[in-house]
Amino acid sequence: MEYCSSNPIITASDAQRLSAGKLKVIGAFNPGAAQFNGKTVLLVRVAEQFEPETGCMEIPIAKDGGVTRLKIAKDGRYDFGDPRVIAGRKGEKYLTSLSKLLVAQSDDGVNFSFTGNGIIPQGGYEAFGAEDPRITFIDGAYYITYTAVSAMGVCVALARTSDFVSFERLGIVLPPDNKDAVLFPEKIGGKYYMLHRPSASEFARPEMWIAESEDLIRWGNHRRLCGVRDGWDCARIGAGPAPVKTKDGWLTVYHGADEDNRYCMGALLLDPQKPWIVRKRSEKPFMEPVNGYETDGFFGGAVFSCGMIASGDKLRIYYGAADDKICLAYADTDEITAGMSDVAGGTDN
Ligand code: MAN
Repeated sequence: MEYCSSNPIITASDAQRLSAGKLKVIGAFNPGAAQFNGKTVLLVRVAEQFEPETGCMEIPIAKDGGVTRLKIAKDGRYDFGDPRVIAGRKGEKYLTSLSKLLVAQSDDGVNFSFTGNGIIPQGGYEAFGAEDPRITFIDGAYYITYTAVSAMGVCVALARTSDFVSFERLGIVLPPDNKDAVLFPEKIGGKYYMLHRPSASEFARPEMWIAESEDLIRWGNHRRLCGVRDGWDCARIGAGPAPVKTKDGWLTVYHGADEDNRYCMGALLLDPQKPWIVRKRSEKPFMEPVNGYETDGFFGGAVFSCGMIASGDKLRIYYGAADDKICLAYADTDEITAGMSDVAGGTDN
């Protein structure tokens, strides 16, 4: 694997001019990626916060297409320990920032400029933001699975575009709490497939699941795909970019976090005809937060990819570093599969 020498390729300040009023961009990260009209297009998660005030924090909340603010006093009733979330004693939670998804495009895959278009949270299911988009090209259109966050929960939303100018919302396709959903680029055995990550809390851990559909809207036959295990991916795992078809199966990049919330990336190889069976899995992460731009930032120690472009066996992996900037790495599919081991007893249920 090789890091792009221009890393980070997009930072918060690159997106600041798209901000209005008193909102400050604190991060541009976790982009979805696609090739469109000879250009590389990223759908960038742009997170904004109100300027900090002494003694309180103002939470941005999307409402009726605009942004309202909710004042939360730092008087001991809320926990401000996680930079991403504010938690109240009665279980209420707020995000410290509001994310929208903005289009950036590039001729060379490295130098990007924002177009001004994108998915802007309108309120409702997206009141706390739209996050972590994955783009999959299916039957002539680009489908975007993203996380819609609100006080109603963390949901999987679906949108469609054919030009990256206008976006059609197709609604919530999986109820809360669920995230890290991504569609396969083609039907397999006559059905569409989607990876997703229910945030199970009572008995299970947050692990990867797979579902199937006839129409991309109604999903069923949910099956657990892959679990957490000891080590770097012990706390939670979730799918990254759209699986890539290789001669040996579906190469699926995923993120894994440990108990210290350190986010690394590994991969799975799913059976070509039965994608609910994991054939191989990375032993070690193929990418860990080691560079300064990955270890330091809004949420240091995180590499997190939602977007990858494959040309033959060459991969361009776009990823969020420390939840505030975008980086690029180059890898060959063989390089990633070389670090994988067979998964014994893959379930065929
Ligand atoms: C969450 C994800 C991402 C984020 C990581 C690291 O699990 O949803 O939004 O990049 O945590 O903070």
